[in-house]
Amino acid sequence: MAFQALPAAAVPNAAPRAAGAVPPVSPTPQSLTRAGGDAVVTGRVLVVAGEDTDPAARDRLVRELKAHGADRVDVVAPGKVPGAAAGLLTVRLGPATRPDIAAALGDTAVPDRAEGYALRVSKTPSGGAGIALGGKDAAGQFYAVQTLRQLFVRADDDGWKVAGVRVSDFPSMPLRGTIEGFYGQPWTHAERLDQMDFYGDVKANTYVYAPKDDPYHRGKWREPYPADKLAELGELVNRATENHVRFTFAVSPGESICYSDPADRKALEAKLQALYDLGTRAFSIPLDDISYTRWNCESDRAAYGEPGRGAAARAQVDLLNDVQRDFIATHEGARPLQTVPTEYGDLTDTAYKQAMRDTLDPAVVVMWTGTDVVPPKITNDEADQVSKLFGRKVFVWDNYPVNDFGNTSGRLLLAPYDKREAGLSDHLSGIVANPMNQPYASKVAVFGTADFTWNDRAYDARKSWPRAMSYLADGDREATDALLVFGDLQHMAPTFGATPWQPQAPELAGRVAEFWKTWDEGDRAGAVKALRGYATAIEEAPNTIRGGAVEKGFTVDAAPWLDATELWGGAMVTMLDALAARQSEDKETSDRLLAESDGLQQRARAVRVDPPRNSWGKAQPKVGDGVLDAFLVQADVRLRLWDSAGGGENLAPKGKASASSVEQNLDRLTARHVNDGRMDTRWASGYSNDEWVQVELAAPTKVAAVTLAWENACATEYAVQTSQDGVNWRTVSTQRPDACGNDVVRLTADEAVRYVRVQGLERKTTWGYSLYEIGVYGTPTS
Ligand code: LTM
Repeated sequence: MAFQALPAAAVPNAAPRAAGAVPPVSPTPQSLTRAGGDAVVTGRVLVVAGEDTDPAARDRLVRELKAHGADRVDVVAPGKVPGAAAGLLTVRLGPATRPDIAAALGDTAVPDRAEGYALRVSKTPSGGAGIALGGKDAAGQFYAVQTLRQLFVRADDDGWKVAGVRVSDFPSMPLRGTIEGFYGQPWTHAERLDQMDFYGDVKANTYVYAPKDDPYHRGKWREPYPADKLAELGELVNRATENHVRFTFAVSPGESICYSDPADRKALEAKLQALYDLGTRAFSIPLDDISYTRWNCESDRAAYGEPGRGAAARAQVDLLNDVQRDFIATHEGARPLQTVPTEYGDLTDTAYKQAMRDTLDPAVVVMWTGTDVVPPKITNDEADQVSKLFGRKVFVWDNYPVNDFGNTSGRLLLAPYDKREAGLSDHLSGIVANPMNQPYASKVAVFGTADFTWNDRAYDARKSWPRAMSYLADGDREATDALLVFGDLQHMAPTFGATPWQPQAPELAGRVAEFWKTWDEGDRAGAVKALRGYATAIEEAPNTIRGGAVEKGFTVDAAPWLDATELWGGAMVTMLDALAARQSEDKETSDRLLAESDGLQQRARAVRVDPPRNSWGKAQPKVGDGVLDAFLVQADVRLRLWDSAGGGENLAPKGKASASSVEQNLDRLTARHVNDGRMDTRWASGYSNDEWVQVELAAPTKVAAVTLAWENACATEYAVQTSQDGVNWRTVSTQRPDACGNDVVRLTADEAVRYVRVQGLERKTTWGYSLYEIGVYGTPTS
């Protein structure tokens, strides 16, 4: 089943392509145009490379040519091209100023920008084809090859061609990549090596090493790395360099440093020196997540005054300026020092920020996370404001797709990188994504981040997302589609607050809404047929993903989610079959299938992420929660109330909701959201135990069941009450659910009532009660 939102041309090299169409290239180049016919990859290919050719670019070029039809690749120096080269594909790689490359590029513009490059495919006068790859610098050469590797297309004879194009390209942002800055289990050495290769592929040039739970990064910052760890870091630095990635070493002394103590300054410098000696040329001193209301030593009080925002900034600036002046400026090749200030997630001016902007060395790069730490968006206006606050363009530490905080419990975050405004490249020095504890699954969002930071103005999340999936699936169309179906079920991106910044399962939610509409309009067979195909795609996606085309690491990262998805998908298919059977008046089969679906749901709920890599520990993997499970609850209720409840229609949306209170009187949290049929809106109460929400039904009804879809701030105990007049109430059920989720409360339906109320008795959190939806099922008596 093809994913509806996936345009046919979005997947590189996999699907048949219209004649003359150019395959998509990621990150999107600044300029790519067709420039004549495709170049056939001949059995023997000449690569013209000189002393000034980047070795990593050359090696990758040879590898790609061999993978795309060249049996033999001869690498020759610029002056040594053999006379017998006519008819062979000749690829020239090196600085764009090299005379043979400049001539072959012709009028293709070479951008005067760091890491830029030009690429030209053309026919040679001798009848063969030529490709010129000219870099502004070594990284530009490497990126030219990364673009070329995406331009191979199948020829009619099943051989390979290179699309005939002209490309002028450069990154919009100077700093692009990731910061391994999460809490919980750090990535392993092997995983980091793999990430460096991945960053090279997506033209990301920065990896900041800052795992919170590496003891030598934070708690034991004074201690040198043990020899084996240092050796690993050395290997990592080399692998990064080969991929034109700047391994950026971060050490976080803020929890215990005595700023005014020369011994601590020396220890910090020794730590940086050890990494410099390994070849590291980029350094960071993050000062996030520390207290600035106390000093770690008495001498700091004497040196900087009583603890507080201004004093903390004075101490930090003193340290950072020293490192910039005495270490960075005295070490050849070292890049400007980076830091994460203690105030990193807001736009409020304070004594801290004032001291930073007035006294921090202008060379020091300052990071910022966007507002609210996990930002629902980042706009040009915000970036502009924060530049003014810190007196420089900031470097964004983007807390997506990181899943180390409470609201991400049980989640993989697979939605596309999104809601960062085009034009940010004018206001920022760069963006690095803080990824998940799961490195391979993080590639979906990091792929998008790399795409955005390379060319923010051309970025389109809906186009980039399938390309990310295709990258993970090595271009395999079926596996790409399976990843898209799976990714939709892991689409919710939470913030620290109650409202997610990306919705859960938007594709499935749209299909489910369409299903109920068609069902209620009477075309029940049509409704089942349409949704069953997608439910089957959900059930089958895990097997396809595990089938071999998708990167193995992804299947390991996602293993519990894949197991659960197969079961949830099976439960959905079976439930649809149960509805179809009931509709055909085969109650016996329907009952059997309903029980089967229940069994699959129970098994799905029993799956655990274990052992957990995340600090949230052992958890149930969430899969399309609030959408898939809500569908199953609705279908279950309709089947069970088939005869007794007017065909199982939810009567709540036709009623009128009201509540005892609304959190902070916010319009978006008022009671009307509890019966609007939407799982992305909710009612939230004031912060006390005895709050309630009720629905006044359109007509007196014998109520057979009430369904509740709770948000995280649920009730640990509540009563369902009914009333004929809205004055006198009867408690018809008291519930103590084990967890926040979807509850189905069955009632005896012995009298017709006009009102149904959910009366809170005890809250789970210190917030109020929060309900996405209430459903009321029964038989209206008039
Ligand atoms: O974001 C920053 C600067 N610091 C921490 C991160 O280490 C952590 O991963 C994220 C997400 O929980 N939040 C932070 O505040």
